[in-house]
Amino acid sequence: MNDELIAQIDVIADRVKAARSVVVLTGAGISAESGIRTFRDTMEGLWKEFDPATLATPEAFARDPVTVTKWYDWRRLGCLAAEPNAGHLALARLEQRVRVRGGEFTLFTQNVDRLHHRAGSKDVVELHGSIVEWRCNDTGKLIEPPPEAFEEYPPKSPFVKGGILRPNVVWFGEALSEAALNRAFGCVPKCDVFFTLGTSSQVHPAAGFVVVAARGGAFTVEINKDATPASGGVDVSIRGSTGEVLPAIVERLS
Ligand code: BV8
Repeated sequence: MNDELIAQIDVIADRVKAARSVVVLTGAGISAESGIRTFRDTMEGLWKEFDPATLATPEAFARDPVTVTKWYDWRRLGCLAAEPNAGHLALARLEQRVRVRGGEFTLFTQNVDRLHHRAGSKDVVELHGSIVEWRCNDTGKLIEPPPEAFEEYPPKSPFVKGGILRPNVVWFGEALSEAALNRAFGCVPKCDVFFTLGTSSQVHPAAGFVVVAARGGAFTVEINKDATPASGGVDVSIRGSTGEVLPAIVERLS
């Protein structure tokens, strides 16, 4: 690590030590080091092979439920086979460090892979749902299918004759859950430190959280491999990998 990065990490650690409330937003980049493909990375962006309009919208599901459920089941199995990486584990430790001294810590993720939960994070708000949960398209009832591929696509619903299952995720054009948005409105505007990690900051309303945090007076930090629309507006923007930088920050807290 170069001297500039070390100095940035020290500043961030000092701010976290003094913070009453810390909020984190993560995106696909934090799971990239677990082998889960991101959506927009120039090298291997998941969307490169697929057109989001054909796969991640309710219209696409209505038009072609076979392809959409096949793609999500393929991703689901990839997520189940993946392991949390150093970035996920560092955030679980960060939550403990903030909580143990009476601070508040909330982790919002755009990811649907459940790796934050598996890394030990306790309070995770899944803004875009979860790919390991599927729901009956008729009744809205949820199931967590076993860790093997569905036998047929679209998968049959166990709740209603002739019904089908869809992934319990938020598609483009679908509203985020009120519960998730209320959690965000509750803590983002008044947090002391806001991290935006491994996200291209292009998908709303999540991409707007960092602006709301800054307006509320938070010290804002971005850690992302590429520059993003958020980079120019945060207090510290680090071009780096979450799996390397986050553990270095947590190390300085002890
Ligand atoms: C809604 C589903 C309203 C599950 C996803 C305001 C302005 C503009 C547009 C809108 C707006 N409001 C609404 C919209 C429309 C739309 C939107 O934002 N469109 C964008 C594309 C312009 N938003 C919506 O439709 C949202 N709904 O607002 O509803 C409404 C209200 C009432 C009633 C009806 C409707 C819903 C958005 C949710 C969409 N669903 N996922 C799934 O398939 O997974 S979004 C999808 O993109 C994923 O969740 C993903 O997480 C998310 C964001 O992408 P990123 O996580 O940022 O991933 P990306 O690949 O882009 O970037 C990764 C970054 O990591 C890169 O920059 C890379 O450099 C970096 N990186 C890589 N490796 C590392 C790393 N960084 C650090 N370390 C590394 N190792």
